[in-house]
Amino acid sequence: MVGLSMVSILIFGMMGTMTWGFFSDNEHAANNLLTAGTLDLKLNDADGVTLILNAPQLKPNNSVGPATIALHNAGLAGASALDLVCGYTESDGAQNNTSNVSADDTAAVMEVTTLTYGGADLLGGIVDVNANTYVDIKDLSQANLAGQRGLAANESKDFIIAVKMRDGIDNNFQGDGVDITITFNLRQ
Ligand SMILES: [Ca+2]
Ligand SMILES: [Ca+2]
Ligand SMILES: [Ca+2]
Repeated sequence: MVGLSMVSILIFGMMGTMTWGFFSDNEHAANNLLTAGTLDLKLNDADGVTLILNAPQLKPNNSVGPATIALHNAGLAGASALDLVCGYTESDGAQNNTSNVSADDTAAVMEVTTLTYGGADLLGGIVDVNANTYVDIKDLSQANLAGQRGLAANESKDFIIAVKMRDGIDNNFQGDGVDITITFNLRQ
């Protein structure tokens, strides 16, 4: 059985209150392909947990996080590997007479400044696909993060992420945001 949990990080643009939220999505039955054993991955040791970290405003050169998510194998069987997948969708606020920047371009100014799992750095292994000299959310969405170290039964490891909006971006980014989803999938 496969334990699947999901974290969503909401990042809005440079105006108003920014919400940095996590919420887990419990096991997705469609992915439960095996019938023996249980790999019941949980986030922060609870099902359906919602952790909201509020940052006053996300402006250029401002950061959110580092935020720590405890990944816990609540099942009886060990998991040999953990797969991570990151995606995002556009999530805009009021544009305030600025142009609407695409989700891809918005994700590209969200620099990932911390990314670790179980104390190991993941950031160094992510390719700067869009060649803008830093690792951003768009790069993260294209990275292959499958095959991370697994979790023994009842073992927990921390996943830590921090994101910074790049300095020097133009005013058109005002009101533009992305809803980032990170999916954690334990494999036997
Ligand atoms: Ca937009
Ligand atoms: Ca990049
Ligand atoms: Ca805008």
